[in-house]
Amino acid sequence: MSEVNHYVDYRREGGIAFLSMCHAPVNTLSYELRCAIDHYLDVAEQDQEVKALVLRSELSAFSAGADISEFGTEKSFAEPSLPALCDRIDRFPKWVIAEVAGYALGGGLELALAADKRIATRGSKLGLPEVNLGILPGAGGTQRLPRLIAPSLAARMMCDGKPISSEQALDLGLVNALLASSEHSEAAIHQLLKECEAGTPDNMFEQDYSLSREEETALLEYQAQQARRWTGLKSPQAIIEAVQRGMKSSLEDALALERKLFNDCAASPQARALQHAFFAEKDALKVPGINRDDARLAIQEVAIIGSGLMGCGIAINFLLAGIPTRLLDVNSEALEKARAYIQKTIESGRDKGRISAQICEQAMAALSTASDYEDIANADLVIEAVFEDLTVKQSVFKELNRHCKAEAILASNTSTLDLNAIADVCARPENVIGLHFFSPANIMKLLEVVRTERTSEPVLATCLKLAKKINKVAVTVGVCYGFVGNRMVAPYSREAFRMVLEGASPSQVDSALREFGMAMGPIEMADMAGIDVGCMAALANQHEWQGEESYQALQFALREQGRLGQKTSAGVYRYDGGKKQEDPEVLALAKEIAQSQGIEQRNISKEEIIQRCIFSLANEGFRILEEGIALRSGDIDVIYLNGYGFPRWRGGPMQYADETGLQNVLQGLENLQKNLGAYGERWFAAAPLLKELAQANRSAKSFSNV
Ligand code: T1G
Repeated sequence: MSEVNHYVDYRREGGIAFLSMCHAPVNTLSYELRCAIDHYLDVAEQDQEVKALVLRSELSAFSAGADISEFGTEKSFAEPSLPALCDRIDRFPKWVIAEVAGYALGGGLELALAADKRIATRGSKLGLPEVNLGILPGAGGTQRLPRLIAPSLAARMMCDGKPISSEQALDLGLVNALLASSEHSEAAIHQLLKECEAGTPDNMFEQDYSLSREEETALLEYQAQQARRWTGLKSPQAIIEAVQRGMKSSLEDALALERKLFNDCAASPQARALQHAFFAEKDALKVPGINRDDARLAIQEVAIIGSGLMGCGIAINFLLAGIPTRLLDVNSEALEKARAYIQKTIESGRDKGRISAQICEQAMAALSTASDYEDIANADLVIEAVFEDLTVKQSVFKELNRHCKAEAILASNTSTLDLNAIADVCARPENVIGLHFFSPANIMKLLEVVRTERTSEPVLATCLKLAKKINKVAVTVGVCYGFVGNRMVAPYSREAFRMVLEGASPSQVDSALREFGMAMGPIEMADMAGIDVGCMAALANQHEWQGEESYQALQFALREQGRLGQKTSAGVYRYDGGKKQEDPEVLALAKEIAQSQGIEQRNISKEEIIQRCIFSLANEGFRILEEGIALRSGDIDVIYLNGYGFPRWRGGPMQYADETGLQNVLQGLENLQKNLGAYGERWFAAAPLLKELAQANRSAKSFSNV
C-alpha cells in the first residue's frame, strides 16, 4: 500500500514500512510535516503487517531541522511538537531505522537519534547547529547524543555547531552502517533488521546511563578552554549544563531540563540576533529582478589587474574555486613575488589541513601571470585592484576597454571611489560593476557587490552566482562614497578619535568596544589599516567634514611624525616587539590638540563610548537605507557581521538598534546632540528615516527598498 501527501510518501513492502519525507526544499520540520509524520507513525503502529519502519527522505537531504521561520509562532510548538515526535519514535514499539542522505541537521538529526538504528550514505553530514542560532538542540539532542557517543564529544559537537561526516559518525558509533548511495539501502536495512531480530527495539527511557569521572573532566576542560570564544554567548554554556546534569538524571528529567534551558536561550536577544543573521544572509542574495540561476555569463577565465596584497588575495579565491586566473602587472619582479606569495599562502592552507593537496595543486596550475593587456583579452571577468586613485583606475579601465572582449565583465575592487565615474570611460558601462573584497581578501567572507546606475542584470546575476562559488557572502549595494561598510565606519571612527581628544585614552575606547563584542577596537583597527590610509580617505571625503578638523587632527599629526600604525611600529599605539602599548606621547599630543581647539578634557564612561560609536554607526545606516544604497537593514547587518567584526550574537548594527528600540536610539542621539555643544549639534542629528520609524514605533527591519 502506498499513500502520498505533500509532506510524506508512505509505503509498505512486506513487513517494512518506508516513511519518506518530501517537504521541499530541505524537509524543514514544519507543523505540517510533523503532522504527516505523526499520522504515518499511527498507520505503521496499527498495521500488524509492519515489523519495522524506515524514516528517510525523497529529497537530496534528510532534513534541515526545525523550521526556523516558525520560531516565535505558536506553530513552532503546536502538537505534535518536535520533542514529542522524537520521544514517540524513541518509544515506538517496532524497530525504527533512520536512513540519512545529504544532511541531517538540528531537529532532523534529533529525529534520527530517536530511531533505534541509523544508516547514512557516504559523504552525508550530521550536525546539531542550533548553537549558531543562539539556542541548543531542543528535541532531545542534548540527551540522546551523549547517550549514543562519548558525552564530552557530544558536547563539543553541539557547542561547535559544525556537522560531522557520515564516516566520522560511523567511527563514533553514531551511525550503524554506511551506504555507497541511497540505492543500496535495502540490503543494509535487511541486514540490520536481521541483527535486531533477537532483541526488542531500543527505548532510551528505559535504559540507565551515567557520566564517568573522565568524561566529566573532559567536558569541564573543554568548557574552560572555550571560555574566551564563548564571551557573551548563552547557549554553549547551556549545552554543557544540559549534558553534565542530564547525564546524571533519568531521560525524563533530563529532557525536562533541556526544555527549560532551551526556552531560556530561545527567549534571549542573542537568539533573535543570530536567527536574524541567518535569514539576513539568505535575504541579501535576493535582489529584485535578479535570479542568480539566470546568470547566463559563464566565468571560465578571470584576470586580476595589480599584483599587490589585494590582487593576490582576490586571485586566491578564484584559484581555490578551480577558475583559471591570470595576474597582470607591468612589473615582472612584482609578479614573481606575487606568485611566490600565492603559492606560500595556498600551501600553508594545505599544511594546516584546510585545503586538500589536490585543490592546492589544481589552484597553482590555474595561476598564470602577464605583463601585457593583450594577454587578458579572453578573460570573462577582469577585476582591477590597483592604487585607490580615480585617475589611475580610469586609465586601467581605458586599457581594458581597448583589449577585453565585448562581453567581459569589468570590475573594480575600489573601496570608496565613484564607480559611475569609472564606468563613464568604458564603451560598455553596463558591464562595469564593483567587487569590493575585504583584506585579507582570501580570508574575509564579505563581498560588497556594487551596482552602478548602468550595471546590467545579467552582469549582476553572474557576480552574485560567482560569489557563492568562491564562498563569499555577497551583499548588493549602490554607489556612494564608501558604499555601505566604509561609509558607516567613518562616523564610528570619528567618534573614537574625537573621544581621545576629549580625554578618553585609546585603550579605553578600544577595550569598551571589544567588551561590546567588536573583534577589534576602532583605534587599533586604524593602526592596522594605516594612519596614512585613514588620512587619505579623509582628504578624499573632505566635503563630509570640511570646517570640522577636530576629530582628524590627531591622525594628521601622527602622519606628519611618520607614525603610520603597525607598519611603522608606531601609530596611535607603540608596537615594540609587536606588543601593543599605550604611548604617553600620543596622550600628550591629544591633550595639546584638544587645548588648541578649545576642547575640554573629561572622564568619559564606557557607556558613552559605546553609545557614541554604535549609535553613529546605526544612524549612518538609516541614511544609507533612505538613500536606497542598501536594499534592507539586514543587508547592512550582513556587511558588518562579515566584514567589520561586529559580534554575530548582536546581529549587526541595525539589529542592535531594533533590539535597543528605535525610540531609545533617537533619544540617545538627541541627548548627545544636546550635551556635546556645537560638535554634537553637527554630528548627532538623527537620520530622518530613523525619526520616522521611531515615531511610528516601527523597526529598521520593517523598512525595505525592495
Ligand atoms: N528553517 C527554515 N528555512 C530553512 C532552514 C530551516 N531550518 N534551512 C534552510 N532553510 C531555507 C533557506 O532559508 C532557503 O530558503 C532554503 O531553505 C534553501 O536553503 C528543535 C530548534 C540546510 C545546509 O540551523 O544550514 O532544528 O532562501 O539556500 O545552501 O533542535 O540552509 O530559498 O527562501 O541555505 O543548500 C537547525 C539551517 C534548525 C540548518 C542548506 N537547522 N540551514 O543549505 O540551501 S533549529 C539549521 C542551513 C532546530 C531543534 C532546533 C542550510 C542548509 P530560501 P539554502 P543550501
